Amino acid sequence: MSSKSEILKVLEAQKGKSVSGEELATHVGVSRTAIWKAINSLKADGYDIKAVTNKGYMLEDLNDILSVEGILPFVEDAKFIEKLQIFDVLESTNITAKKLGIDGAPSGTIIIANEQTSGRGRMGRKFYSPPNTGLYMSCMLRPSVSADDCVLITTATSVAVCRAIEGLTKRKPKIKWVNDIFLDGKKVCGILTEAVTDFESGSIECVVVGIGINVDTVDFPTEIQNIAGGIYAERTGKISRNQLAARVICELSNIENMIKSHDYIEEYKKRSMVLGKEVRIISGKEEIVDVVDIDQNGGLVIKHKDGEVTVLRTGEVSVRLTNT
Ligand code: BT5
Repeated sequence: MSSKSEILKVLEAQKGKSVSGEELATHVGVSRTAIWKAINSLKADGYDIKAVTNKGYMLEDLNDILSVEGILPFVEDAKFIEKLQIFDVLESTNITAKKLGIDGAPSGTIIIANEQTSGRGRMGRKFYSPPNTGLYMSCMLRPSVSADDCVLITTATSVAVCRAIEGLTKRKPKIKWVNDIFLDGKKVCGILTEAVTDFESGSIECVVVGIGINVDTVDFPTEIQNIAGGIYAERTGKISRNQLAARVICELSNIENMIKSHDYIEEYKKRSMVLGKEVRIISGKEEIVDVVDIDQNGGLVIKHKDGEVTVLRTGEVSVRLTNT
């Protein structure tokens, strides 16, 4: 780790508090002049660091630049972020994670971007991903589960993200089958799971689960203004994107066990905003149905108006509440 990175680690861990130049110099093992240079370099990177006379340096509380050093103070175990890479701008974190997966990166590789220029939703849709306000991340897995179980990754991730949001905000997010997370009736997160299949064997080489969370995004494009929302309408300063990223990463670290045991399905059902409701399903044609259950494989059990009961699997289908 470079001394600049070591200094950032200390400042992030003590955010909002002053750390003396002497303390930094001793901790990092470099001269006070080297500290001063590194601080200037961090400032040039956009870090809002105040030099307080006789007290030292302080990273402002509202500073929210995504970094490994900023995430580190909030993870229970540093091993969770060994395979983490953070970028300022990417086309799509899913695309980068897939490329890394194909190139042989280890399972659990996580890619985060501050901004996406071509954030993707399902079925060719776009995911609005402006800089500095959202958390866009992808986790590449080589799950030791069957191809059928891969569909459970989306539902398990939804629960993991809900737990992370609720753990930090004490607000209770709801899930709209299969991949949308809502708070106060607004979509605050979308999840996109994509598999890379081996062309010759047809087996799954890796799975990439992408998570887009509007943290304090407020200015949405007109077409999604009524649908989309942020977790915080305004920055509280208490919970940063780094903190949220850490929490999501910790929750995701358990995902393979969640998928194997299916034990999170009960929680998924409790958090569901469509269970027991009449919904409009759209997959080519539209149909009004009743949602009667969510099965152990994350499938949506629906009752058609003629009384027939069928199960929708994760796929090319959208579900809308009939009163929206
Ligand atoms: C999704 O698709 O919601 C999945 C979004 C996954 C985004 C993450 S970000 C990290 C990773 N990298 C990527 O490139 N993607 C993943 P879907 O259910 O198809 O919903 C897309 C629809 O949600 C759009 O057609 C809009 O109506 C709406 N939408 C677009 N941007 C949004 C936003 N920022 N917040 C809420 N809704 C949005």
